[in-house]
Amino acid sequence: MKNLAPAIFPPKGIGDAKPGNAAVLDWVHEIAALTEPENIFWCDGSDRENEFLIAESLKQNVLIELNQKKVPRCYLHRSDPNDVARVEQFTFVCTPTKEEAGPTNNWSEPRETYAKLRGLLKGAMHGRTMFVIPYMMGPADSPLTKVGFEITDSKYVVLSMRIMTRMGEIALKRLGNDPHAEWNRGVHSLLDVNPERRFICHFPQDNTIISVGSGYGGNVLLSKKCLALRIGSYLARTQGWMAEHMLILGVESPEGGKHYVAAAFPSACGKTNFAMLIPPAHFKGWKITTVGDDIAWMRIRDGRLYAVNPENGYFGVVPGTSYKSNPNAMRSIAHDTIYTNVALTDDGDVWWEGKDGPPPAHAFDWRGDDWTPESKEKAAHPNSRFTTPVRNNPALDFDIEKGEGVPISAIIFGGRRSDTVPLVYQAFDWNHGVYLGATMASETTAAAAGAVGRVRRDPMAMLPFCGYNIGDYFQHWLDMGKRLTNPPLIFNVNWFRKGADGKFLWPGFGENMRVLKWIIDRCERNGGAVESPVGWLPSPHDLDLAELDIDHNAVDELLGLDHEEWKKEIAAHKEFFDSLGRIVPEELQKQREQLAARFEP
Ligand code: OXD
Ligand code: MN
Repeated sequence: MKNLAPAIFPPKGIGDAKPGNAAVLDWVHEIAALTEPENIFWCDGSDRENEFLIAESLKQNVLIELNQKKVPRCYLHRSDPNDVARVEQFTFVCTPTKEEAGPTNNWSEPRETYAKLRGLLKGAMHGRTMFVIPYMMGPADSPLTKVGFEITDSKYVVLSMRIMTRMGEIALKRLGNDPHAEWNRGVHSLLDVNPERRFICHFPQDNTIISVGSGYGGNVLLSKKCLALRIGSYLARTQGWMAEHMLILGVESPEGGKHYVAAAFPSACGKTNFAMLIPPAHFKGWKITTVGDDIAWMRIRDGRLYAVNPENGYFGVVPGTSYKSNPNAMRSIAHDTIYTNVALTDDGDVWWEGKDGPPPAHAFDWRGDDWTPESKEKAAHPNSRFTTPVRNNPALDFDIEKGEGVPISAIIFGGRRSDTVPLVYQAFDWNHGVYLGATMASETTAAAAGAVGRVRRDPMAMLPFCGYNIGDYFQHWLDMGKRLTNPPLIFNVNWFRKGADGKFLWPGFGENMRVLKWIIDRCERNGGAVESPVGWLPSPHDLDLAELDIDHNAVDELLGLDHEEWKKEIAAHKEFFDSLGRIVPEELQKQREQLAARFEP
């Protein structure tokens, strides 16, 4: 086996931040006895530790130094070419019964799975350093905040977790020394990065995650998809809150009014771009601020939904990011960023398809091979990523650290649909909104391994992330609605509708502000709309389209409902519900029947 992560030996004062909690220490020693590392490195997330780990990573080729004048404190990481995306087929929810995991998860029996994973982990850290990362998800003083520990043999994981979470002392303090306190146990080992020995396993009842055989962020930064969504959604249901695959943004009007909106889009559908939107010139005085770009944890307070972003960084898709598509992301990733699987130019800069300016005459592609604009292969992998701290974002919301969270006025669902689904419409009420979320669909992207461009149902964008039975998850949404006296309004958007010529009808990006403005108008009860079979639709003059170069026919098409397409769509909803079996709540079946009836003459 090639030695992927040779041990490192830190000088005194680095790697010795041992936690005081006896339960954590027992667990770490149990994993060390199993994996037999050369040494244990107790992380504290300090600058000194970070500098040491970067220096060691450069020596061991885990990181490549970039041109520090062009992109200060930025580094490039190349993952194994067989390991570039989340692997849903190797991701398991290990509940005592298959029913608890439900029809949308791969299930595997906990006892057998622990035994199999223990077999794979036995001696796996021989000659390697075992890092212990304490981290916290959520603001320091939030009731929603959770503590986790990740054990890993990857320096890339340590460096990335320091960006993505609140790491070190702050987490230890929050946990305290109570051996019965709630905390998440995460174990990660690269093993030999072999797809045949790659498993991402969740044990919701034990608040435990074990991930082996991968080094790709979505599989190994256990704080994110594994804890904040899969385990998080399970905890949220049992504890009466919500863990959702949603961005959170603030909308400030020129008059100083402010609303917060949470939006669920499937992976790689522009959540980061939407969360960092810069309004077009016509919307002078309007401002968008970012609370989060991927995950929202929400709880009820005084009958309203309040959200926090549990993360501390962005792990975003790089290709297509430019000063045109997302200036705030470009500014964020100009420094202090780890790039994964982008191209490297001859002058030590990074490059990707869709970056501003002409392509370089020569570069090294994401695998490190020579690349020129004539090459057939892409220079950057389509799922190449940036890992960058939220503090780098010039549009960061002021209340990001507010423990109580920000009040959510609207929830938006959206997917990538070439046809059928209008640019925007509003649900009639909460339960109808839950139906919109439950029947959401999108054309697949490169964020997960597998075919790209196939329409798949992705309820609330949680298909790969709901850590329990999806029928119970729908019911949880309905139950939360009953407890909300002032619920957010629910909307559906589709930036991706195409005309007969196959071209996008809507310009997207900053112009999405026009749709957002209508949504805010609706929240303030002063936006116009017409009742339609699918919900409240804006008529063309309800949207502010001033100074936008768009054809009237395109707007009609964007807002239009094609009854034949919708007949097929409703049949697809039925097919999807049928495929889930008897677990779909009665209320959602009723919603489907009512939708179908509204299309009858
Ligand atoms: C992500 C994803 O990386 O959804 O955020 O895949
Ligand atoms: Mn995501």
